[in-house]
Amino acid sequence: MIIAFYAPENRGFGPWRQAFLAACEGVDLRFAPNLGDPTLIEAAIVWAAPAAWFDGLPALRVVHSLGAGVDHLPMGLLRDRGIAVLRLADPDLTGAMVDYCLAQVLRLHLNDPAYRRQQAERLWHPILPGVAHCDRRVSILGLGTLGAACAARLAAHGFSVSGWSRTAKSIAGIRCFQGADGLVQMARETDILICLLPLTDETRGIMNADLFAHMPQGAMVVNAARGGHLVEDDLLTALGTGQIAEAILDVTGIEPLPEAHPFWAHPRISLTPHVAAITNPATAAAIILGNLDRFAAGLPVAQAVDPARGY
Ligand code: NDP
Ligand code: OXD
Repeated sequence: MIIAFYAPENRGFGPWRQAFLAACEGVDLRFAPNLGDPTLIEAAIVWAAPAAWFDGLPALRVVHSLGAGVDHLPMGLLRDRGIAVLRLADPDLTGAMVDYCLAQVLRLHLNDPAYRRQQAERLWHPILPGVAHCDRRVSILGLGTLGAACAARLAAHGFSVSGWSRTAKSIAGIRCFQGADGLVQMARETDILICLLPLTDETRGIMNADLFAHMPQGAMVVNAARGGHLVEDDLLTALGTGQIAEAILDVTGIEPLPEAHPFWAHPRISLTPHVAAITNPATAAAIILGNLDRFAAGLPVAQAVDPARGY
């Protein structure tokens, strides 16, 4: 199979070229825009290609996302053309997300955002009494590859962990919820809410005023999934009333976040620039080529996206 590679310049082609060659010397991988005869391309490895780019590849059979999410792909167009979509599950990426979520939960648990504000005002004021790990209820939206790994790590750290998914789950040490009622139930018992959902028609805007209203006053949120999961005005209102006390956002509706956006200067919002878990070419290249090999051989690929579900 001849494979096309497309990623915006800022993702850096160099490391990818090297990593793919190291993973498989014989692979015929062509970096956009130098694709040769585009009618020969049957597979594509992609991050954020414009929809029109796919129109130029009439023989395309499979697209592999360069990341875990596939919301950057024109899913409707690919589905209508019968093109399969595969996504990335890489232990290196999962480890990075586990680190990020543990670090942010610990920051919130230890009142670090409040101490940073105090430092700016030269205030020496211990926030007492502390909360025991087992009394801090951390809930995760999404119990997939990333959500389940983060839940396990946070539970191992001693936090009281819950998780929410579309289908029912039973995971040792984690309270599992599903469905609309399950979401409300979980929200009521949540001090720190982490979003690790895929962005689909069903999950867009899920972190909204309604959900915040079900959470205890002063709850905190971490969005490490997609900006589209959060209704930004609802967050600003909830921070204003104190319903939500702190927000840590790795992702925003528009990225990069526009200079005039109110999130930049908000005292109760901590931002990171979509870096919670960055795909590592050195580990991902072999996984991606392995998935494409299995697809070409007609074998099932665990990370195939269900076109109806959109993830
Ligand atoms: P998975 O597909 O493995 O897991 C998705 C989880 O979300 C599943 O548990 C699924 O439920 C649940 N889910 C999906 N739709 C719904 C719904 N409507 N209601 C309830 N639960 C739902 O994805 P990953 O864990 O690999 O990745 C999750 C997301 O993380 C990615 O899509 C991406 O957006 C984001 N991400 C962000 C990164 C960053 O740097 N900020 C890096 C990497 C990923 P079920 O198990 O029942 O199917
Ligand atoms: C991903 C991401 O989806 O980096 O992998 O956001």
